[in-house]
Amino acid sequence: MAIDEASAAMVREWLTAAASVAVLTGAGISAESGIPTFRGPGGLWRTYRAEDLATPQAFARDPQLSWEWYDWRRANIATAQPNAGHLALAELERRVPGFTLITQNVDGLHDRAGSRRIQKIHGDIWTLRCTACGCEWRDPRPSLPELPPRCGCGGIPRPGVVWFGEGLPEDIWTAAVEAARTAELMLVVGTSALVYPAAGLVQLAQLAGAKVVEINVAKTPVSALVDLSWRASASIALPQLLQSA
Ligand code: BJW
Ligand code: ZN
Repeated sequence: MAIDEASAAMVREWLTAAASVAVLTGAGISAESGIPTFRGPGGLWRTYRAEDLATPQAFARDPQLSWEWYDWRRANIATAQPNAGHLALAELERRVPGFTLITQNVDGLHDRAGSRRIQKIHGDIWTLRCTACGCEWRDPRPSLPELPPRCGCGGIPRPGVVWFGEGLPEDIWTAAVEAARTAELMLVVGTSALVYPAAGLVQLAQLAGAKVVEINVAKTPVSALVDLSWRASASIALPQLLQSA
């Protein structure tokens, strides 16, 4: 699904004029890399809804089950490749000095595509944090030898992600808010805009005066609020925006 050329041209003009650009991405940008979204088809693992697993309660109840889910996702992500949407955002970062990528995704595909100015507001699936001693490390192995894994102190680590009911990493969230507040243009890509506080960044940017453009294959709660809402896939629309921008 492409975007109509007249709208694309208008957004290219906004892009050229904007001294600062913020992009908010969600699971939809990685869907075409083969990573299931949370709420769409494939949002189910075994018989569990992703939303029921992504909670501290689910981890406390059954760390083994929680780790099986994360191990399955890590293995899937490890074989996935960044798609044209991820690559286009990395290219946009090279072109726009005041660029910030705010991602809700924990998969690391933006990094692998070459993006550097990233605020990962929901953490990173490749990070582990011990629930006993608090130490944190990175483990890039797609499949962990022992589930649940163990920390050197004997405690059970958890994935370094943000679950429902938990606060977002403070410094990262502060930077994301600042980027949204100062953006002259915001792109909202592949997110259902249902999860807060992330979804609130869209309204924050708009109230602060940014033009806001949504790219999503389906309608979302912010579709009616933004300046332009495109029913388009990220891997087609984002490269299209960069053409002679
Ligand atoms: C395509 C496409 C293609 C497909 N191209 N598009 C205010 C109001 C109401 C509730 C709250 C509120 N403030 C806080 C809350 C509570 C809660 C919340 O938001 N609940 C709502 C569900 C109602 N929020 C929290 O608890 C947050 N913490 C917090 O607020 O702390 C303060 C606090 C403390 C104590 C009590 C209360 C507050 C934390 C939220 C953490 C979210 N964590 C997860 C899991 C991360 C770890 C993991 O990966 O396992 O983050 S949940 C999950 O949802 C994940 C995602 O980042 C997040 C957003 O999902 P996303 O990315 O939008 O994916 P989907 O699947 O929903 O949508 C995909 C979209 O792509 C769709 O629209 C498709 O159409 C589209 N698409 N293919 C373009 N090719
Ligand atoms: Zn430990």
